[in-house]
Amino acid sequence: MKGIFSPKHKLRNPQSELFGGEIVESFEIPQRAEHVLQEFNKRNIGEVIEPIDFGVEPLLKIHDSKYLDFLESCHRDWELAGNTGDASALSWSSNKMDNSSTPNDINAKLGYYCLSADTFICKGTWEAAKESANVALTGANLIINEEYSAFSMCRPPGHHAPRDRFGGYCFINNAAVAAQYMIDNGSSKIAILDVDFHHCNGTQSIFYDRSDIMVCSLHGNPDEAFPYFSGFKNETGEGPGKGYNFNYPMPPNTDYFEWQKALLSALELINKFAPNKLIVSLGSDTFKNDPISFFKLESEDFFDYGSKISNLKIPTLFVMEGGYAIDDIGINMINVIEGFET
Ligand code: OKP
Ligand code: ZN
Repeated sequence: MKGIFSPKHKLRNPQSELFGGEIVESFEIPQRAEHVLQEFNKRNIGEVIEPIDFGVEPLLKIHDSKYLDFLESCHRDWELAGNTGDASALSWSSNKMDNSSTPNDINAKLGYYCLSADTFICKGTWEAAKESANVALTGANLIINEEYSAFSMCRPPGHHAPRDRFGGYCFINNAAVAAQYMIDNGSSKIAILDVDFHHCNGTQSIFYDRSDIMVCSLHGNPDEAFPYFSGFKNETGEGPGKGYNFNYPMPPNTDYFEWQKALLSALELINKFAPNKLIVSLGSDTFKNDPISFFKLESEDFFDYGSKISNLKIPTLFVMEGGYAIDDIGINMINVIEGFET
């Protein structure tokens, strides 16, 4: 399997994040992608290529253009306003009467486009986020051109970003952009399987009313895990998308014995849907030692579920999302990839 990787991910290097009432070192750090690349190479999974630049057009199919303008200009405007640290949202609309739909001030924009205060915007954020989408698009392009599988080592992640919000370390929804690109290039049906610990609120909301892109997500119960406001079982799609969205929320300490039951159920739904292509939003934060998550998967479990996914026999693009146990992120991610290949 080919890998897609860009050194430009390093431009996303926030000084800190807001966590537990403290300013701490960010969990979503550059070493994440470097460790994954190292392990990919160490195990000789395949050739690693750099992404092609797809420009802004495929991003505009998924995201609001004013939102993309905001991402591009945010840090510059923040500095022009006299700030020295990373850009962070501090003010939110107080109620629905607020006339906030076309914010001008950088602080107003930050509040308008921000979904969670954990994510600060540093100087290189837009460049890195754009490149992360190119990494996903280059993978999608390989699959369109008859490669059976590919691993887009995206950083920053994307699955929390809806049409016009950033947060949960995400800016551009890489998996959604890749799925739409596949649809625009001849696929009629795509399935997205999100195995990151966190619910893919962004991906879900983008495709919620569509029947050509099915979304299945396994995650920590939103009653007690980020992103809190979505990911419940009863969210099954709307309008023509009714019956094409499936959530598997699971409680603290869920181990592989329970988790794989949800996976097998999701795989059965995907099999019935019979998509042309599969996109796996791959997060390794289901691992037992993840510092911000509460599932209990062991490293060998990642290998096992990779092989279960391969039983679908559908061309598959893996798009990297979260995973913060830095010492094991390479092993866990590449276990999925190797499990898929064997
Ligand atoms: C991104 B991805 C809750 C803090 C939430 C954000 C987590 C973002 C995860 N106490 N922090 O899905 O791995
Ligand atoms: Zn996650």
